[in-house]
Amino acid sequence: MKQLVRTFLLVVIAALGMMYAAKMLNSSAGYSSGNTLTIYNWGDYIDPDLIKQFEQESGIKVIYQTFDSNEAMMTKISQGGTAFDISIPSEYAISKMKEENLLQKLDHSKLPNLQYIDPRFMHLSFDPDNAYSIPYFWGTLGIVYHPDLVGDLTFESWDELWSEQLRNQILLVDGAREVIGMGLNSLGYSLNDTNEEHLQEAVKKLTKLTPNVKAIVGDEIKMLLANEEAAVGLVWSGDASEIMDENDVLEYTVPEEGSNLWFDNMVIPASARNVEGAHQFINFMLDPEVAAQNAEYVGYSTPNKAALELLPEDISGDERFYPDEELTARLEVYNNLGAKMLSHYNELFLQFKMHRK
Ligand code: SPD
Repeated sequence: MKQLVRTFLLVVIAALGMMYAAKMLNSSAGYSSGNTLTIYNWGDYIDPDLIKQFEQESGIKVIYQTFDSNEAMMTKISQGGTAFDISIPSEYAISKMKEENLLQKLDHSKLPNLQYIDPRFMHLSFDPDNAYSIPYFWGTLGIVYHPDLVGDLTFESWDELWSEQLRNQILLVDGAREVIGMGLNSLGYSLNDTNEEHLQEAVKKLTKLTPNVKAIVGDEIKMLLANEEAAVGLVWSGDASEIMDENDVLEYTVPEEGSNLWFDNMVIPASARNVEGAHQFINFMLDPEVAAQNAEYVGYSTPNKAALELLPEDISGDERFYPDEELTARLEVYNNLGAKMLSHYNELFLQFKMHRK
Protein backbone atom coordinates (compact mmCIF):
# COMPACT_ATOMS: atom_id res chain seq x y z
CA MET A 1 0.00 0.00 0.00
CA LYS A 2 2.84 2.38 1.01
CA GLN A 3 4.52 1.58 -2.31
CA LEU A 4 1.28 2.53 -4.13
CA VAL A 5 1.00 5.89 -2.29
CA ARG A 6 4.68 6.64 -3.02
CA THR A 7 4.22 5.86 -6.74
CA PHE A 8 1.05 7.99 -6.82
CA LEU A 9 2.86 10.92 -5.20
CA LEU A 10 5.77 10.60 -7.62
CA VAL A 11 3.36 10.65 -10.59
CA VAL A 12 1.60 13.77 -9.19
CA ILE A 13 4.95 15.55 -8.60
CA ALA A 14 6.19 14.64 -12.12
CA ALA A 15 2.92 15.89 -13.67
CA LEU A 16 3.12 19.19 -11.76
CA GLY A 17 6.75 19.55 -12.84
CA MET A 18 5.81 18.99 -16.48
CA MET A 19 2.96 21.52 -16.24
CA TYR A 20 5.37 24.10 -14.77
CA ALA A 21 7.99 23.42 -17.49
CA ALA A 22 5.33 23.76 -20.23
CA LYS A 23 4.20 27.07 -18.72
CA MET A 24 7.78 28.39 -18.68
CA LEU A 25 8.35 27.23 -22.26
CA ASN A 26 5.17 28.91 -23.41
CA SER A 27 6.11 32.17 -21.79
CA SER A 28 9.62 32.22 -23.26
CA ALA A 29 8.09 31.53 -26.70
CA GLY A 30 6.06 34.70 -26.34
CA TYR A 31 2.79 33.28 -24.97
CA SER A 32 0.80 36.04 -23.31
CA SER A 33 -1.44 35.09 -20.45
CA GLY A 34 -3.21 37.56 -18.16
CA ASN A 35 -0.03 38.56 -16.43
CA THR A 36 2.46 38.83 -19.27
CA LEU A 37 2.78 41.28 -22.13
CA THR A 38 4.65 40.33 -25.30
CA ILE A 39 6.18 43.34 -27.03
CA TYR A 40 7.65 43.29 -30.55
CA ASN A 41 9.69 46.46 -31.20
CA TRP A 42 12.58 47.72 -33.34
CA GLY A 43 16.02 47.08 -31.83
CA ASP A 44 17.42 49.87 -29.60
CA TYR A 45 14.03 51.60 -29.48
CA ILE A 46 13.14 51.83 -25.79
CA ASP A 47 14.88 52.68 -22.53
CA PRO A 48 15.12 49.27 -20.77
CA ASP A 49 14.58 51.00 -17.39
CA LEU A 50 11.09 51.93 -18.58
CA ILE A 51 10.24 48.27 -19.15
CA LYS A 52 11.27 47.55 -15.56
CA GLN A 53 9.25 50.54 -14.32
CA PHE A 54 6.17 49.34 -16.24
CA GLU A 55 6.57 45.82 -14.79
CA GLN A 56 6.81 47.20 -11.26
CA GLU A 57 3.88 49.59 -11.61
CA SER A 58 1.55 47.19 -13.42
CA GLY A 59 2.59 43.82 -12.03
CA ILE A 60 2.74 42.59 -15.65
CA LYS A 61 5.82 40.69 -16.83
CA VAL A 62 7.14 41.93 -20.18
CA ILE A 63 8.46 39.50 -22.78
CA TYR A 64 10.43 41.49 -25.31
CA GLN A 65 11.45 40.67 -28.89
CA THR A 66 12.96 42.91 -31.56
CA PHE A 67 12.91 43.27 -35.36
CA ASP A 68 15.00 45.32 -37.79
CA SER A 69 12.55 46.08 -40.59
CA ASN A 70 8.83 46.56 -41.10
CA GLU A 71 8.93 43.72 -43.62
CA ALA A 72 10.41 41.21 -41.11
CA MET A 73 7.90 42.32 -38.47
CA MET A 74 4.88 41.98 -40.81
CA THR A 75 5.97 38.52 -41.96
CA LYS A 76 6.31 37.28 -38.39
CA ILE A 77 3.00 38.74 -37.24
CA SER A 78 1.11 37.42 -40.26
CA GLN A 79 2.59 33.91 -39.77
CA GLY A 80 1.01 34.01 -36.31
CA GLY A 81 3.54 31.77 -34.47
CA THR A 82 3.79 34.18 -31.54
CA ALA A 83 0.91 36.21 -30.12
CA PHE A 84 2.33 39.72 -29.78
CA ASP A 85 0.40 42.19 -27.62
CA ILE A 86 2.20 45.33 -28.85
CA SER A 87 4.18 46.21 -31.94
CA ILE A 88 5.56 49.46 -33.41
CA PRO A 89 5.24 49.56 -37.21
CA SER A 90 5.82 52.55 -39.48
CA GLU A 91 2.95 54.23 -41.32
CA TYR A 92 2.91 52.24 -44.61
CA ALA A 93 3.13 49.01 -42.62
CA ILE A 94 0.17 50.09 -40.47
CA SER A 95 -1.89 50.73 -43.55
CA LYS A 96 -0.97 47.28 -44.95
CA MET A 97 -1.62 45.53 -41.62
CA LYS A 98 -5.04 47.22 -41.36
CA GLU A 99 -5.90 45.97 -44.84
CA GLU A 100 -4.86 42.45 -43.90
CA ASN A 101 -6.86 42.53 -40.63
CA LEU A 102 -3.70 42.11 -38.57
CA LEU A 103 -4.57 44.92 -36.14
CA GLN A 104 -7.30 45.47 -33.60
CA LYS A 105 -9.17 48.65 -32.77
CA LEU A 106 -7.95 50.58 -29.76
CA ASP A 107 -10.14 51.69 -26.88
CA HIS A 108 -9.29 55.39 -26.50
CA SER A 109 -11.14 55.55 -23.16
CA LYS A 110 -8.25 53.47 -21.77
CA LEU A 111 -5.66 55.94 -23.10
CA PRO A 112 -6.20 59.19 -21.14
CA ASN A 113 -2.58 60.21 -21.80
CA LEU A 114 -3.37 60.49 -25.50
CA GLN A 115 -4.16 64.14 -24.72
CA TYR A 116 -0.39 64.82 -24.59
CA ILE A 117 0.26 63.96 -28.25
CA ASP A 118 0.83 67.00 -30.48
CA PRO A 119 -2.25 67.27 -32.79
CA ARG A 120 0.24 67.59 -35.67
CA PHE A 121 0.91 63.84 -35.32
CA MET A 122 -2.71 62.73 -34.95
CA HIS A 123 -5.20 61.84 -37.68
CA LEU A 124 -2.55 61.13 -40.32
CA SER A 125 -3.67 59.58 -43.57
CA PHE A 126 -2.59 55.99 -42.79
CA ASP A 127 -4.97 55.91 -39.79
CA PRO A 128 -7.22 59.03 -39.88
CA ASP A 129 -9.01 58.38 -36.57
CA ASN A 130 -6.04 56.78 -34.80
CA ALA A 131 -8.40 53.86 -34.44
CA TYR A 132 -5.48 51.40 -34.65
CA SER A 133 -2.28 53.30 -33.94
CA ILE A 134 -0.79 55.76 -31.46
CA PRO A 135 2.30 57.89 -32.24
CA TYR A 136 5.58 56.67 -30.70
CA PHE A 137 8.49 58.39 -32.53
CA TRP A 138 8.91 60.22 -35.83
CA GLY A 139 11.77 61.44 -37.97
CA THR A 140 13.52 61.77 -41.29
CA LEU A 141 16.01 59.83 -43.38
CA GLY A 142 19.26 61.61 -44.13
CA ILE A 143 23.02 61.56 -44.23
CA VAL A 144 25.48 61.55 -41.32
CA TYR A 145 28.95 62.58 -42.40
CA HIS A 146 32.37 63.44 -41.05
CA PRO A 147 33.21 66.92 -42.46
CA ASP A 148 36.98 66.29 -42.31
CA LEU A 149 36.74 63.07 -44.33
CA VAL A 150 34.56 64.19 -47.24
CA GLY A 151 36.42 67.20 -48.66
CA ASP A 152 34.01 69.98 -49.55
CA LEU A 153 30.93 67.75 -49.83
CA THR A 154 27.92 68.91 -47.77
CA PHE A 155 25.30 66.56 -49.22
CA GLU A 156 22.81 69.17 -50.31
CA SER A 157 22.14 66.70 -53.10
CA TRP A 158 21.92 62.88 -52.95
CA ASP A 159 24.17 62.86 -56.04
CA GLU A 160 27.18 63.75 -53.88
CA LEU A 161 27.09 60.18 -52.56
CA TRP A 162 28.36 59.08 -55.96
CA SER A 163 31.56 61.18 -55.65
CA GLU A 164 34.73 59.24 -56.42
CA GLN A 165 36.39 60.42 -53.23
CA LEU A 166 33.88 58.38 -51.19
CA ARG A 167 35.20 55.00 -52.39
CA ASN A 168 34.39 52.38 -49.72
CA GLN A 169 33.27 55.15 -47.34
CA ILE A 170 29.47 54.79 -47.20
CA LEU A 171 27.33 52.73 -44.83
CA LEU A 172 23.70 52.17 -45.77
CA VAL A 173 20.83 51.31 -43.46
CA ASP A 174 19.50 47.85 -44.32
CA GLY A 175 16.06 48.87 -45.61
CA ALA A 176 14.51 48.26 -49.03
CA ARG A 177 12.24 51.33 -48.94
CA GLU A 178 15.10 53.51 -47.68
CA VAL A 179 17.71 52.51 -50.27
CA ILE A 180 15.45 52.17 -53.33
CA GLY A 181 13.65 55.37 -52.23
CA MET A 182 16.98 57.21 -52.01
CA GLY A 183 17.86 56.02 -55.54
CA LEU A 184 14.49 57.28 -56.81
CA ASN A 185 14.82 60.63 -54.98
CA SER A 186 18.30 61.13 -56.42
CA LEU A 187 16.74 60.93 -59.90
CA GLY A 188 14.04 63.43 -58.97
CA TYR A 189 11.33 60.73 -58.69
CA SER A 190 8.99 60.12 -55.79
CA LEU A 191 10.08 57.55 -53.22
CA ASN A 192 6.66 55.99 -53.75
CA ASP A 193 7.22 55.59 -57.49
CA THR A 194 5.88 52.36 -58.99
CA ASN A 195 6.78 53.05 -62.62
CA GLU A 196 8.91 50.08 -63.70
CA GLU A 197 11.21 52.15 -65.92
CA HIS A 198 11.91 54.55 -63.08
CA LEU A 199 12.56 51.67 -60.68
CA GLN A 200 15.01 50.05 -63.11
CA GLU A 201 16.71 53.41 -63.61
CA ALA A 202 17.07 53.74 -59.83
CA VAL A 203 18.57 50.25 -59.46
CA LYS A 204 21.00 50.97 -62.32
CA LYS A 205 22.08 54.17 -60.62
CA LEU A 206 22.39 52.44 -57.24
CA THR A 207 24.57 49.77 -58.84
CA LYS A 208 27.01 52.53 -59.75
CA LEU A 209 27.14 53.48 -56.07
CA THR A 210 28.52 50.03 -55.16
CA PRO A 211 32.24 50.97 -55.15
CA ASN A 212 31.45 53.60 -52.51
CA VAL A 213 29.38 51.30 -50.30
CA LYS A 214 31.41 49.79 -47.50
CA ALA A 215 28.52 47.87 -45.93
CA ILE A 216 24.75 47.62 -45.57
CA VAL A 217 24.07 47.25 -41.85
CA GLY A 218 21.50 47.24 -39.05
CA ASP A 219 21.75 48.96 -35.68
CA GLU A 220 25.57 48.57 -35.68
CA ILE A 221 25.62 51.48 -38.17
CA LYS A 222 25.59 53.79 -35.12
CA MET A 223 28.72 52.35 -33.56
CA LEU A 224 30.56 52.19 -36.91
CA LEU A 225 29.87 55.83 -37.77
CA ALA A 226 30.56 57.11 -34.26
CA ASN A 227 33.92 55.27 -34.35
CA GLU A 228 34.70 56.84 -37.76
CA GLU A 229 34.90 53.43 -39.49
CA ALA A 230 33.25 55.12 -42.46
CA ALA A 231 32.88 58.78 -43.46
CA VAL A 232 29.21 58.74 -44.50
CA GLY A 233 26.01 56.92 -43.53
CA LEU A 234 22.43 56.80 -44.77
CA VAL A 235 20.53 56.75 -41.48
CA TRP A 236 17.29 57.57 -39.69
CA SER A 237 17.41 60.90 -37.84
CA GLY A 238 17.16 59.36 -34.36
CA ASP A 239 20.16 57.17 -35.04
CA ALA A 240 21.98 60.26 -36.33
CA SER A 241 21.24 62.08 -33.09
CA GLU A 242 22.60 59.16 -31.04
CA ILE A 243 25.72 58.90 -33.27
CA MET A 244 26.36 62.64 -32.89
CA ASP A 245 26.00 62.37 -29.12
CA GLU A 246 28.92 59.94 -29.25
CA ASN A 247 30.96 61.94 -31.78
CA ASP A 248 30.14 65.63 -31.98
CA VAL A 249 32.33 66.27 -35.04
CA LEU A 250 29.75 64.55 -37.24
CA GLU A 251 26.93 66.35 -39.11
CA TYR A 252 23.42 65.34 -40.19
CA THR A 253 21.64 66.67 -43.24
CA VAL A 254 18.62 65.89 -45.41
CA PRO A 255 19.36 66.49 -49.12
CA GLU A 256 17.32 69.14 -50.86
CA GLU A 257 15.69 66.94 -53.52
CA GLY A 258 13.64 65.50 -50.67
CA SER A 259 13.62 62.41 -48.52
CA ASN A 260 11.46 60.34 -46.25
CA LEU A 261 9.39 61.64 -43.33
CA TRP A 262 8.29 58.67 -41.22
CA PHE A 263 6.09 57.92 -38.24
CA ASP A 264 6.37 54.85 -36.00
CA ASN A 265 3.26 54.03 -33.99
CA MET A 266 2.18 51.64 -31.23
CA VAL A 267 -0.43 49.08 -32.30
CA ILE A 268 -2.18 46.05 -30.81
CA PRO A 269 -2.04 43.09 -33.23
CA ALA A 270 -5.32 41.24 -33.88
CA SER A 271 -3.88 38.10 -32.29
CA ALA A 272 -2.93 39.82 -28.99
CA ARG A 273 -3.84 37.91 -25.84
CA ASN A 274 -3.42 40.65 -23.25
CA VAL A 275 -5.41 43.52 -24.73
CA GLU A 276 -5.99 45.16 -21.35
CA GLY A 277 -2.25 45.08 -20.55
CA ALA A 278 -1.45 46.39 -24.02
CA HIS A 279 -3.65 49.46 -23.41
CA GLN A 280 -1.94 49.94 -20.02
CA PHE A 281 1.47 49.83 -21.73
CA ILE A 282 0.49 52.34 -24.46
CA ASN A 283 -0.92 54.71 -21.85
CA PHE A 284 2.26 54.31 -19.76
CA MET A 285 4.46 55.18 -22.77
CA LEU A 286 2.31 58.29 -23.40
CA ASP A 287 2.96 59.68 -19.92
CA PRO A 288 5.00 62.89 -20.49
CA GLU A 289 7.81 61.97 -18.07
CA VAL A 290 8.07 58.45 -19.47
CA ALA A 291 8.00 59.70 -23.09
CA ALA A 292 10.66 62.34 -22.33
CA GLN A 293 12.93 59.79 -20.66
CA ASN A 294 12.46 57.43 -23.61
CA ALA A 295 13.20 60.16 -26.19
CA GLU A 296 16.34 61.23 -24.33
CA TYR A 297 17.52 57.62 -24.10
CA VAL A 298 16.94 56.49 -27.71
CA GLY A 299 17.65 59.84 -29.37
CA TYR A 300 14.52 59.80 -31.56
CA SER A 301 12.00 62.66 -31.86
CA THR A 302 8.95 62.46 -29.65
CA PRO A 303 5.47 63.40 -30.92
CA ASN A 304 4.45 63.99 -27.28
CA LYS A 305 4.03 67.75 -26.80
CA ALA A 306 4.13 67.63 -23.00
CA ALA A 307 7.24 65.41 -23.09
CA LEU A 308 8.96 67.80 -25.48
CA GLU A 309 8.53 70.58 -22.92
CA LEU A 310 10.39 68.44 -20.37
CA LEU A 311 13.39 67.86 -22.65
CA PRO A 312 16.49 70.07 -22.44
CA GLU A 313 16.46 72.96 -24.93
CA ASP A 314 19.49 71.57 -26.81
CA ILE A 315 17.33 68.57 -27.77
CA SER A 316 13.88 70.10 -28.26
CA GLY A 317 15.28 73.16 -30.06
CA ASP A 318 17.48 71.19 -32.47
CA GLU A 319 15.89 71.77 -35.89
CA ARG A 320 17.81 68.89 -37.46
CA PHE A 321 15.79 66.48 -35.35
CA TYR A 322 12.68 68.57 -34.72
CA PRO A 323 12.19 70.17 -38.14
CA ASP A 324 9.17 72.46 -38.42
CA GLU A 325 6.17 71.85 -40.68
CA GLU A 326 7.61 74.08 -43.42
CA LEU A 327 10.70 71.89 -43.66
CA THR A 328 8.84 68.60 -43.48
CA ALA A 329 6.51 69.73 -46.26
CA ARG A 330 9.17 68.93 -48.85
CA LEU A 331 9.53 65.39 -47.49
CA GLU A 332 7.44 62.37 -48.43
CA VAL A 333 5.80 59.72 -46.28
CA TYR A 334 5.99 56.13 -47.61
CA ASN A 335 2.70 54.96 -49.07
CA ASN A 336 1.42 51.45 -48.74
CA LEU A 337 2.28 50.28 -52.27
CA GLY A 338 0.45 46.96 -51.88
CA ALA A 339 1.90 43.52 -51.22
CA LYS A 340 3.03 42.91 -54.82
CA MET A 341 4.90 46.21 -55.24
CA LEU A 342 6.39 45.92 -51.75
CA SER A 343 7.88 42.53 -52.59
CA HIS A 344 9.11 43.98 -55.90
CA TYR A 345 10.97 46.70 -53.94
CA ASN A 346 12.44 43.93 -51.75
CA GLU A 347 13.60 41.98 -54.83
CA LEU A 348 15.21 45.08 -56.35
CA PHE A 349 16.99 45.77 -53.07
CA LEU A 350 18.22 42.16 -52.99
CA GLN A 351 19.40 42.54 -56.58
CA PHE A 352 21.38 45.62 -55.53
CA LYS A 353 22.83 43.78 -52.52
CA MET A 354 23.83 40.77 -54.66
CA HIS A 355 25.61 43.06 -57.09
CA ARG A 356 27.93 44.11 -54.28
CA LYS A 357 29.16 40.56 -53.73
N1 SPD B 1 16.72 51.42 -33.97
C1 SPD B 1 15.38 51.92 -34.10
C2 SPD B 1 15.01 52.14 -35.52
C3 SPD B 1 13.62 52.62 -35.69
C4 SPD B 1 13.45 53.22 -37.01
N2 SPD B 1 12.18 53.38 -37.46
C5 SPD B 1 12.18 54.13 -38.64
C6 SPD B 1 11.33 53.51 -39.65
C7 SPD B 1 11.26 54.31 -40.90
N3 SPD B 1 10.42 53.69 -41.89
